[in-house]
Amino acid sequence: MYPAVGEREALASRRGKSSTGTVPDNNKEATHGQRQAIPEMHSVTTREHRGEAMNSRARRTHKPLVASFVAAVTVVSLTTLPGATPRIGAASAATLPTLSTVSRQFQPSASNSATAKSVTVSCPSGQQVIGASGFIGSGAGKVVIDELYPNPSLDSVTVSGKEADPTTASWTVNAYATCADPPSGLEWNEGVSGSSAANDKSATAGCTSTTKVMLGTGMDIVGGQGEVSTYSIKPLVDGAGRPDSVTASAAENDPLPSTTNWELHSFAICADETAVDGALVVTADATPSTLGTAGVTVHCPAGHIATGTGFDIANGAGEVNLSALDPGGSTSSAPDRSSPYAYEEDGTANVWTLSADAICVQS
Ligand SMILES: [Ca+2]
Ligand SMILES: [Ca+2]
Ligand SMILES: [Ca+2]
Repeated sequence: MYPAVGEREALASRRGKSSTGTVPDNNKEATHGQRQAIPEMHSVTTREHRGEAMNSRARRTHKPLVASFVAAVTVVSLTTLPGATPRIGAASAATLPTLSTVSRQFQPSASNSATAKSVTVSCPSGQQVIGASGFIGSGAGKVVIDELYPNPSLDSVTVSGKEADPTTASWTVNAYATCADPPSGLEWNEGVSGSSAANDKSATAGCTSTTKVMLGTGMDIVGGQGEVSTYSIKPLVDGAGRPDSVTASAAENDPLPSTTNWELHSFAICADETAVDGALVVTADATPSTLGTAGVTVHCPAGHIATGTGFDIANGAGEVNLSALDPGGSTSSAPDRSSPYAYEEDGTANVWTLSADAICVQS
């Protein structure tokens, strides 16, 4: 149900590489700056340990961060247009299977102006990740989400932010993990684009069997240096309307040198179709606009919870960046929505459209 050992080692090797001497200079500086700001992290090397090291300090700032994020979104008036018709899955049994104890765990990073930083949130003991999302706080429109990364063993989510252009703003990166008692057949699947200097790439990940459904998504940009941003994490459905795969897409928001290669990874978290009922994807479009920012929310139908999130920016020309993907819910209640928020990095005359996708199952 989990990737073969060889695959995991390959991933560990890839990810290890990105935190050692092979990273670009600006990333090394960012790491150095972050360590100065967070001295207790000096000797900590793994993602999991970093998350634990930041736990206590970060929790103290949880409520103010959420409040300021909500306030920021409210100011620009979220547009909610129910733009899609829910498609109900084929399965319908007398006794409906359901996920249990679904919650949204949250972890903010320290607030500072380090060029890049990451934060990891873990699921409660005994639970596993079914969806990955997060947001940038107070990024002044200059910080991109570099990864929404569910780890291969599905016990934590790491979210990274990188400054697209230098900013003196003090910003945070914030991780959301949607967690649940592990459903049967839970699996982590990865799709990888080629590594090249091409400035627009996609990667598709899917469930390993038609008898599985996709619950959640994730993505990771490797080597983008903050100059690459994701413009789509699109859940796809099978002939019966059940989510079974995801395509992530990313593009350069400013041109990288023609010698700089980067790649995109996408993640599909799936479980046996017998573990859930009524899996579907709902979508809502914001009003097409040339405004500098936009947000949109889609809620799952009544009687459903949201297990995963997605979004899409159409016609953004690579200049429109995701800064938030919020699933709703709380540490004691299940997510129920997908709320992406996006902004123009340097401005574009394009009329672009933000849409929100929520992966839902019956509760
Ligand atoms: Ca800075
Ligand atoms: Ca830039
Ligand atoms: Ca740009």
